[in-house]
Amino acid sequence: MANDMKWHKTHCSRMDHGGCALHVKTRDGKITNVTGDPDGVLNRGYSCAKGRALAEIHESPHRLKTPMIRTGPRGASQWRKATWPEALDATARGLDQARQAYGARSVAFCQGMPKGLEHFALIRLANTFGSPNVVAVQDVCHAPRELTGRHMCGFYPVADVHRSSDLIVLWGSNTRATNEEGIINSQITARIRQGAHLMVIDPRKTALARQADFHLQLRPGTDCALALGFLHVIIKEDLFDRHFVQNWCTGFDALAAHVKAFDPQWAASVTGVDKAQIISAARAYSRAKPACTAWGNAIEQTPRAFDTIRCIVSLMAVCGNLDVPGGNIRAAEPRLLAPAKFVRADLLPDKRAQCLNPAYPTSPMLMTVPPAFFRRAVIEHTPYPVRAAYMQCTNPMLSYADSEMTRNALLKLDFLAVADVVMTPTAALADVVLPAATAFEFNDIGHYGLGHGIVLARPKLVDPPGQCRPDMAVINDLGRRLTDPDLWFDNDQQILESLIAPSGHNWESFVETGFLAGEQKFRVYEKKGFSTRSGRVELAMDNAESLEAEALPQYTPPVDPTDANFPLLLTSAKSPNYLHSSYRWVKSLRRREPVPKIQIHPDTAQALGIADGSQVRIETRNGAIVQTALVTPEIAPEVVCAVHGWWFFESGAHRLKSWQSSNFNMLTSTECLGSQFGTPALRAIACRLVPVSSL
Ligand SMILES: Nc1nc2c(c(=O)[nH]1)N[C@H]1C(S)=C(S)[C@@H](COP(=O)(O)OP(=O)(O)OC[C@H]3O[C@@H](n4cnc5c(=O)[nH]c(N)nc54)[C@H](O)[C@@H]3O)O[C@H]1N2
Ligand SMILES: Nc1nc2c(c(=O)[nH]1)N[C@H]1C(S)=C(S)[C@@H](COP(=O)(O)OP(=O)(O)OC[C@H]3O[C@@H](n4cnc5c(=O)[nH]c(N)nc54)[C@H](O)[C@@H]3O)O[C@H]1N2
Ligand code: SF4
Ligand SMILES: [Mo]
Repeated sequence: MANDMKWHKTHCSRMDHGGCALHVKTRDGKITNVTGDPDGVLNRGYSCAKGRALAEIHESPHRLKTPMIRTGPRGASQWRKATWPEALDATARGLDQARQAYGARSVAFCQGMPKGLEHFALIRLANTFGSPNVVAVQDVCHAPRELTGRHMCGFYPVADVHRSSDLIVLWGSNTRATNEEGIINSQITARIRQGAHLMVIDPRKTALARQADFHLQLRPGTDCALALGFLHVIIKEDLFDRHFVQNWCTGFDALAAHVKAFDPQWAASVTGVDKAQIISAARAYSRAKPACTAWGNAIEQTPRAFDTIRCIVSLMAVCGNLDVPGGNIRAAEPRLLAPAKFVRADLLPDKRAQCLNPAYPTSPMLMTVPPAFFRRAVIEHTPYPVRAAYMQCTNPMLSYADSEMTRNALLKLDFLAVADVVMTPTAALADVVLPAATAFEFNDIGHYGLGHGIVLARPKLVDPPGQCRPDMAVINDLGRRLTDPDLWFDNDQQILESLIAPSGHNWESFVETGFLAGEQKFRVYEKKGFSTRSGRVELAMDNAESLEAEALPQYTPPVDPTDANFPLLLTSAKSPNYLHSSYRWVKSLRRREPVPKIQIHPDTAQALGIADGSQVRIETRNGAIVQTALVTPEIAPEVVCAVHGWWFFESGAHRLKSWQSSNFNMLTSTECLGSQFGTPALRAIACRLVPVSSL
């Protein structure tokens, strides 16, 4: 690397869903400064503390810097340093032994939130290895909304925040903290400045809710009831787009008859939102031309996600907001190698029949296995045994529902290899731990295959520390060891070039350009119809039975209801300062948020004798953890909101125990999974609070 000071242009990665363009200063091969790029197509100069902390991550003494092989019992934190060839051989041997003894499908390839191209490289490795079991977190993240969208209108209707709207609806999506869906919150702010109104549907009075024209502070888990109430008002008051409905929808009459039962009085009683507010919000949505809806995790992290999302897409359709500028659109992707081609889906044509969840009706489009099925296969050998796993960019001990189940499953594996940037509670259970290079340390492409319409260049700026290597390079090496070497590349740069080639760019010119966007078209259906069975938006489904659903969306109460023993409704939200369980070890971020907090209304806190800043035990029917009380009127008295992803890096070798104490997923269960996507309930869980001081 250059021995001088230099500013570079790149894009943020691995800190949330956003893709801020950044200016990064390097000196003597080290990152010294990170700041927002004023020319950034998405962020126009904005950056946040997480993005700026990337310099610290590169330098951190906590990084894994050398491969390690277990020497003591699983999880006993006894390791020896290994060379890369040794660690790769051990990994290849572990995975191959399971393949030889139990078949390729006994090996799982696990990925968390996709960070860049490594996600697709991993699927390619699984396909070439012969295993249909790529395990991901899509059951609780994006598969419900993307696949339901495709069932209903043939595409995933993303919020078009690049053009002006009359109304932006943030439905269980807190873009200010999460930059969810590649939307940088500054884009929302810019639209508001241009005159867009804002509607926030969230049980918390977030900063965005405070600036909104409408804040519908509903009870967690009742979004479907609210959406049914909206549909009732809009159809009853004749506020829908009659032309679009007549020409481009099927099942409207059935939907209209169905929603008659869900009047605002009923919706108010279920959601806790004022009846008059439901009516005026529904009217505002229908009159806004156009309105766009950004819909977040909250509406999909329940087993009933399919029905809630069907209602939300129905609202977009009947109000004429689909495929119009400033509405919900099919984002046009730039021309790159298609993901299916890159992952070599052709090599595993019977993937669907072979994978762990063949019975799941929507899974043909779901490229991955929900984590609950993976763990059942390891623990109970149903539908067949899984014996070995390779994990990258994921920390299932914190991120999968029911953390005890995860621990049991990981300990039962014959072989586990984990690639990460630090020693996590998951890596601590592995046989082989591989030190991963991270942001700015290798060439990468951001947002490829994610359907946001924009793909970002993330050039390498510095060498990785120690012996860290990019995941893509590791997978390429494993591919050469475990599969036909001709299916792999001379080096990982070749992977990038092969992906970019269809755009007419090479890596260098792509980096120069910074990002590639598709040529956005609107109202494509006028020429081609919708890509559904009927060519229209399917408000009622005539194939519902095969999807184990009703023809029309139903409201079903949360699966874990409150009662006298568990009187409070627990939900969760992402911390603005961290990504899931990642980066608690980054000093500047930890200073901003030193401990995990649960939001409690002052009346509830007072009734239970809980003081602000005191320790609270949160108990559900599934488990108990401790977090610190944040007493705030931002939440309703019967609702509490805890933060997910907490473990304590500073507890060193004892971190195996520290993953339990404040980890939200100690409170969740996989007993009840949604029929369509295998989704567990991560929101709307009955709980009770006990001050730790009284225990
Ligand atoms: N209760 C509850 N559970 C949830 C959620 C929730 O809201 N509530 N949210 C869910 C959602 S939306 C998601 S997407 C999942 C996320 O699930 P995960 O992706 O498993 O989440 P993280 O905990 O961030 O784990 C990512 C790991 O990748 C490591 N890492 C970072 N960069 C790199 C890299 O370049 N290479 C490698 N090899 N490793 C890297 C980090 O150190 C970290 O340990 O969690 C889900 N779980
Ligand atoms: N800082 C940060 N950014 C992130 C992440 C992170 O961990 N940290 N994770 C990334 C990932 S992988 C994802 S998928 C996205 C997720 O992005 P978001 O969907 O925005 O994430 P959440 O904060 O989980 O949920 C959004 C809002 O839902 C509200 N909520 C809780 N329960 C309910 C409910 O029952 N109904 C409704 N309507 N609202 C409810 C919460 O109060 C919260 O404000 O964020 C990405 N960006
Ligand atoms: S908002 Fe997201 S993309 Fe932008 S700097 Fe922060 S973490 Fe990075
Ligand atoms: Mo996610």
